[in-house]
Amino acid sequence: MTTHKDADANVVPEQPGRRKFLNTAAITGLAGAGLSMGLAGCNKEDAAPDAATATGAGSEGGIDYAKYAVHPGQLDEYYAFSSGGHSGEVRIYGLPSGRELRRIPVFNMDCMLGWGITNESKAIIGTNPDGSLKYNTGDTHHVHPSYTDGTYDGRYIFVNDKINTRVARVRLDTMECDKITQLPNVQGFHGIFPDKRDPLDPAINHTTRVFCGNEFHIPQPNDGRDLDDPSKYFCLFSCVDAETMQVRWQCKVDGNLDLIATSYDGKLVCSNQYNTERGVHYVDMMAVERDSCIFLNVARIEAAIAAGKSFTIGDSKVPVVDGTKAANADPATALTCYVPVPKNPHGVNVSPDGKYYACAGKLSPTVTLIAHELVLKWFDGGLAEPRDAVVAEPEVGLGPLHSGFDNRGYCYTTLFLDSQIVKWNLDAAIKAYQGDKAALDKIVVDRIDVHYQPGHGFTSMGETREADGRYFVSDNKFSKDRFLPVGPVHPENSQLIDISGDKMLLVHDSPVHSEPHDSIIIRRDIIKPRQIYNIDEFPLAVKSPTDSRVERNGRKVTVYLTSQAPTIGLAEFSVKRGDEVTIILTNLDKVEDLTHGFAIPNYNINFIVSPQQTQSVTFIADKPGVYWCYCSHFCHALHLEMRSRMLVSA
Ligand code: CUK
Ligand code: CUA
Ligand code: CA
Repeated sequence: MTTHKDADANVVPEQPGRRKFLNTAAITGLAGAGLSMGLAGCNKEDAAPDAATATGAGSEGGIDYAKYAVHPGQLDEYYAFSSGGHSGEVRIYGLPSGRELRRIPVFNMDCMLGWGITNESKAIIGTNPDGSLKYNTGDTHHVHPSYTDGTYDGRYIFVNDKINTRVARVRLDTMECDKITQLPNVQGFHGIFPDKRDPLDPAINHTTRVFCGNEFHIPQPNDGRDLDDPSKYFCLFSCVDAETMQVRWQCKVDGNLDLIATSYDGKLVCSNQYNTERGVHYVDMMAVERDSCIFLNVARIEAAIAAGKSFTIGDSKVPVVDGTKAANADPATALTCYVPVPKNPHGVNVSPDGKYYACAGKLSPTVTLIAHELVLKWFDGGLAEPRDAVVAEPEVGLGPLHSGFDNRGYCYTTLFLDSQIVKWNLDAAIKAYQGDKAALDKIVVDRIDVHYQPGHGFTSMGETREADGRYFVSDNKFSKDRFLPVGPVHPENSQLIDISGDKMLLVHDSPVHSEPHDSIIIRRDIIKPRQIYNIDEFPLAVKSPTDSRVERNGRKVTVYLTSQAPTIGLAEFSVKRGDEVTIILTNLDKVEDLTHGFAIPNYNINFIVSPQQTQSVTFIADKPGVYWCYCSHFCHALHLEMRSRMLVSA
C-alpha cells in the first residue's frame, strides 16, 4: 500500500512529517498545533475573505448567495434534526436557511412546555419515590430516525444520553419524547443507530431495533467490586426494541464501543473501537497502532439467545451473550468480527448503496473502507482474516472524524485538525488500494476550509438510500471570530456547503448553542407533523368548560380546568394548606397555534397546553394566600386578563 502524498500535493502544499500516524507525544503537541493553526484564523486578515459568507446576502467570490436565501414567508426545503449535546435536548432547524425552528426537551427540563414539571413528562423521564425527577440533565450526541425500505419513514427519532445512559424516542408527529429507557450495566452510552430492516424476516422492512454503544468499560456489575482492577472491566453492546423500548439483549465485547452504524439489509451492526487497549489513561488508549471496527451478526446473536446461550449480570434480567474474541474465533459460529483499523478511529458511516463502511482514522490521517459483503463472507468462512474485508484506506488529511456521502460516489470527511472538509472518491480509493497508481491522483478531488475544527459532517438524506448530493453541513466545534463576540462562551458554527457541483461551496454560517454533535438532514415531504392534538388521546381530558370543578378525596384535591381564550374554566378555586393538589388542564381551543400557558406564582409551576392538549401537575399547597394562576403564553388580546385565583386557606 503506497501513500497518497501525490494526490494530496495536487490540492494542498506538501506538509512533510505532518501526515503521519500520531503517536502519544505527537497528539499532545499536535492538538495544540492544530488548534493554534485554527486560531490563526482569528486574525482579521485571515478571516476577512470569508466574512461575507456570514451575511448570506449578495454575491461574493463567484458565489450567488441569493440562490440559497429563504425569503420571509418561504419554507425551507429540508428539516435538520440535531442533538443538543449537554443541553440534553433535540433541535430542529430548517435548511438551507439555518433557522432554528424548535427545541424538543428530552433529558432536560423546559419551562415553556413544562417538560420535567408536568406529571405526563415526569412519568416519561422517571421520578424518585418522592416525585422528584430521577435525573434532570442529559448529554445527547446522536439523533437517528426510524427507517422503512432504507429511508426515513417519519415515525420516530431515537437519541442517546451519554451521562445517564438512557435512550429516548421522539414521536415525529407531535415532536415529543414518548419513551425513555435506561441501559443496565453501561457507562458512557455514546453511539446509537436504529436497524434499517429485520434480518430475521425480510418482510419486516422497517426499524425494529435500536443499537447502543458503550464507551467506558466498568466492573460488571458496577457495585463496588473490582474498583481498581481494570483487567476485570468490560463493555456491553445493547439492543433495544424500537416499539416497546425494552432492552432485548446485550453483547459483551473486548475493547470499547463508540459510534454505531447499521447495514441496509439488517444483518450487521458495527462500532468503532478506540480503546481496544482497555486503557484507563489516554496514553494507554493510544498504545497500539491498530484498534478495531467491530461487527455484530444480529441473526446469530438472537439465535444464541433463543438457544439459551446467555447469562445475566447483577440485578439486570437482560440476556447477555459473549462477543469477546476468545469466544468467537471460529467464523462459522462467531457472533462478532473485529476488523483491525488504524489507531483510535472515530465516526463510522455507511455508504448509501449499502456496500461500504467508512471508519474515520482520527489519530491516523486515513479513512478505512470496509466492504459489507466481505464481512459477511468472513462470517461464512470464506475470508482468511477480518482485515481482508478492508478495500481501501486513503490518506485524506489530519484528524478525520466523520463522513457523509452523496449519490455520485463521493465521500465528504471532516478533518478536525486541518479544519477542512475533504471530498474523495470511493472507486479511486479502492483502485489505488488494489495497486492502481494512476488512481492515486483521483482520490482527493476537493478540499474546503471550515471555521473551525469540524466534528460531525453530514449530507442531505446521506444516511439513506435516497442520498441526494445537494448539501453538506459541517458542525464546527469552534467559531472564534465568525460572529459578534458574546463573552467567553462562543457559539458553535454550523456551516452549510453546497456539494452539488465539482467544487464545494461554503454558502452559509449559522451560530448554534453549544454543543450539538450530530445532525441529520431530511427532505421536508417525509416529515408530517400534526398541527393540533387529538383530545381523545388524553384520558384525563376535561372536555367542556362546564366540567371544570374541584374534587376532594381526603387531603388529595383534583382541580379540573379548561382554557379557552380568554378564560380559564374556573375564575377561582379553593384548597387548604397542606393539600396535595393536582391540576388537570385541557386547552379547548381548536385554532392552530393557539397555545395557553398555566403558571402559579411562588409555586414554581409553569407549563403550556396547545390546542386540544391536556397536561397535569401535582404539588403540595404549602403556602397560604392568594395566587393568581395566569396564562404564560401570549394567546389573545386579553391574554393578560386570562387568570384564575387559587385561594389557599391557612
Ligand atoms: S461524537 Cu461529537 S464530533 Cu459524540 Cu458523534 Cu464525533
Ligand atoms: Cu391564554 Cu395567554
Ligand atoms: Ca487505541
